Amino acid sequence: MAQYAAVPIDPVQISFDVASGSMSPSGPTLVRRVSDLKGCFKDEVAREQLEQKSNPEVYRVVSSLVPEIPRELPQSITTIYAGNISGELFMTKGHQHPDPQGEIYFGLAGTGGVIMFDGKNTKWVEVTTGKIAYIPPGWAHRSINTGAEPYKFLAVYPGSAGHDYQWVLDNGMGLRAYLENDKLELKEFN
Ligand code: M6P
Ligand code: ZN
Repeated sequence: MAQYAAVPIDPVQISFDVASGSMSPSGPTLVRRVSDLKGCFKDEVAREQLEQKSNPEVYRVVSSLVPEIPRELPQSITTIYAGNISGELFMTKGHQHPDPQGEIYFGLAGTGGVIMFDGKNTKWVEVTTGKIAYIPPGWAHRSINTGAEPYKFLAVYPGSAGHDYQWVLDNGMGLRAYLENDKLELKEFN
């Protein structure tokens, strides 16, 4: 399996292939299935049933070779497949950065967006090809595929930011994203 590069890293050109959602050279790939998203969807019973039935892949994250360590600037390509559980659209687990740092998401293919939540206020930023969503420090973020095709985006973030998943389980995300009559509906989290 591909590994993160050893530091110090030389200046490097990284190619990426949008069709396959891959980059070269690349680091590790993370695959998240329905079984990895326990507690994320409103309808936990339906999530559990889908896990037992076929446990489909919800998204994958291909990392560049740049490691997640202070002062480095890692990148990754995330592909979220199209789908929903009881109408709630396929999404990432969502996380807060333990070290409050910003991040950008650059749309590569498909249609999606980011729910951001700072513990009080919540924002939805749509992401399509060629658009950037800026995630300021202190805002938890969760990506959603709102379309019928795989949604792909490039993320760039400080290597010291980290991933706090428990924060989202404890605080929620302020909003949930549903598909209703082929339309995106954002509803209160509760
Ligand atoms: C983006 C970045 C990554 C993150 C990934 C999946 O690529 O923000 O740091 O890991 O999305 O999101 P999550 O970690 O919430 O599953
Ligand atoms: Zn992040």
